[in-house]
Amino acid sequence: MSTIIFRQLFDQDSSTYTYLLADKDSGEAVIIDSVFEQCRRDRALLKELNLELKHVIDTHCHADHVTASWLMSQHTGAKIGVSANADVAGADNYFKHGDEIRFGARYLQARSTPGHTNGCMTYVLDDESMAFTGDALLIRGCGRTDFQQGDAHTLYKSIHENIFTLPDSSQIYPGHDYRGLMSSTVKEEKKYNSRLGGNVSAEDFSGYMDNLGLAHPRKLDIAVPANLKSGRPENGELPESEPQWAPLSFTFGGIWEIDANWLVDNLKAVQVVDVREQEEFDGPLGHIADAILVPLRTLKEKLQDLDTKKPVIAVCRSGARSAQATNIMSQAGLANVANLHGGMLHWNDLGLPVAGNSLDPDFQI
Ligand SMILES: N[C@@H](CCC(=O)N[C@@H](CS)C(=O)NCC(=O)O)C(=O)O
Ligand SMILES: [Fe+2]
Repeated sequence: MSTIIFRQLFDQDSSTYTYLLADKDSGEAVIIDSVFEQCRRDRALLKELNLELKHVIDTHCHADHVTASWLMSQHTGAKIGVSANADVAGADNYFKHGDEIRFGARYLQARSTPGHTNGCMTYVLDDESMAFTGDALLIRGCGRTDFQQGDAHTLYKSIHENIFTLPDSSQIYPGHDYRGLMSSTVKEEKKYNSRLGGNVSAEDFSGYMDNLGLAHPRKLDIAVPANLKSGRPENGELPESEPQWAPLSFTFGGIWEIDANWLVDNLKAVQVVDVREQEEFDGPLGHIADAILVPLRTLKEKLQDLDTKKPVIAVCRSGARSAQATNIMSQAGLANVANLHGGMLHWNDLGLPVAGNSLDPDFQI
């Protein structure tokens, strides 16, 4: 069986887990429970792992965050999928119990597990080694049943019939965890789940759930209407948060990077800040013409000397110190900042012009 690539991603604001699964051989991927604000991060990961997103699917219509399904599908062409019972508009695939969601040679099986909402699905990997339970089963907990068609008896039945019947060894990956716990197993939850494990009956469970006393999610009023449209904004337009001043790419490490070939053609439009030391600036790798030298250790004090009317490009030997320079500049409030990926090493590899090295006819020591 072809190997699975698996990543568990976290959104701190809503304590949501997003899961990336891919078939290693074909590079085809599926994302479960994406978060609107994390779409750029997740796209960066797909790019760095060289994966093609086939499906962006939700376990249910979320009440606490807006799904990135629509946004992700706009960027990648992935098909949006959700339960047919979720009453969500704008999806490409509406799943029924038993449907298979294929990516490369592998698939997820959709299992209907209502009770938190009517349209809750648990997605089970083909070999039953992993189950993505959304908000049906959480680690030592479960989804609330006090709004969005919630029903404790239905949830009890769903979990017992369609999750606890998986092999004991199946790993449980929940939609949220509010304590930072990441996974569990069917065996553990059958035995120790505080709300419905061990000998807890449907009546006991219902009594527990009726007295949960949770405050409503902060984003309930924004999230549900947006998610009923697969996370498509009211105006149907892409959020204007992509930088427009240059072709930049965002890394999973959180850095905006500039394309070297664009930079060489647009040097007059930007301020290049070289954050190496003087001897490197004058060394064999040379520097970019008109770059100003501000060693990283002095950058914070020298920020006011920069021409911040222009976008600032940070440069160093390999692209590492300059990445940190972009962090420092962004934290200081500079809006248009990017890193030269690979630094002067990459610049020289590309054969782009350098000043200040021994090959420069104007260079004087
Ligand atoms: N405090 C969170 C809401 C937490 C919450 O209500 N989560 C839902 C998932 S949509 C739930 O079922 N929680 C079950 C629990 O916390 O036991 C927020 O404001 O977003
Ligand atoms: Fe939920």
